[in-house]
Amino acid sequence: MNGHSPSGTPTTFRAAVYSADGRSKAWEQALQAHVPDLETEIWPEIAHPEAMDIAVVWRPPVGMMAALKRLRAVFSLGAGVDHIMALPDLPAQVPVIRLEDAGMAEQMIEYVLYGVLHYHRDFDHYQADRNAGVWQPRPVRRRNQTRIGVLGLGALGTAVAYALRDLGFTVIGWSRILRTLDGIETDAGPESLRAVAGRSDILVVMLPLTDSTRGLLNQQLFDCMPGGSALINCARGELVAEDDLLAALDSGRLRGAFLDVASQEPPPPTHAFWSHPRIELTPHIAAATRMEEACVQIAENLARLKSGRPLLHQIQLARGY
Ligand code: OXD
Repeated sequence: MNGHSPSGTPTTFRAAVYSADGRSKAWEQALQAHVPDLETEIWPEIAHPEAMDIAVVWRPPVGMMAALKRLRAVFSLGAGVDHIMALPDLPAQVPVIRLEDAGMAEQMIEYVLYGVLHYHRDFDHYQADRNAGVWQPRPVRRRNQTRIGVLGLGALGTAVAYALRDLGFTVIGWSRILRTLDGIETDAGPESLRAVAGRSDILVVMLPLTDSTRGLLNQQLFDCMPGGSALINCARGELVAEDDLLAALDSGRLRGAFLDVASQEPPPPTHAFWSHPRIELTPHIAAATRMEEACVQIAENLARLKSGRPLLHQIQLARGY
């Protein structure tokens, strides 16, 4: 039985755990090891779903939230919460909490850097040259000559922007609301997006998926980008109008795209992303959540929930992230 504090808050929380990538058991073990006073059960094998206090989830199925009738909080096992916000049975007003960094920033920096260097050092062109039997060195640009637009300045976008700045690239950051980053030019709001894209040789997409960002990377935006620029998307596939991207690549408007995500994962076998010569495709591996770091954040928030203190990394339901 759950004990209760005098305020009626349980002293031991019960967590319903589910991870669509098949790692529910591993998450349960990590939570048991790192989060004090937590009882766990894995969805859907939960004897009394109505007795669960919290959900700890990655891409939960529809129906899970409806069954957890006394939910006090929903924890995402990733930085993104779109997989939770899209649930029709998500109870209104229940706090939704994302992970902040949790070991992802370091990996994200590596991934973006690899993509940036791919274009900055013309590896895409050398690959094509090699296929055509061409041995032809190209001029090397200085790093500050390559302008990189970073769309989305949350924890991960900011870490990426600073890492690129530190290496000497010219970075322009863009976000919904203006953010000030040391030594980095920033801009904000829908009206400035095209101007930022227009000055980016490489556009790095680090945005959350919400109703206002879905399809934001579309033909109109690609048309604003400098001819021969490139896209790196390590956020969500649905941010990009995929047909528009393919058209921009086919026309040569964009030289290439480095994609870690797609609107359907994996893309269907006949999808052009698998074989397009100007696309580098990886299976959503840019940055994996580190279990221990995630559990430490969850433990801290459960302690806050128990003592009635404000939660960390709680998303704003109205804006969707
Ligand atoms: C996340 C992700 O949201 O890996 O953390 O996509």
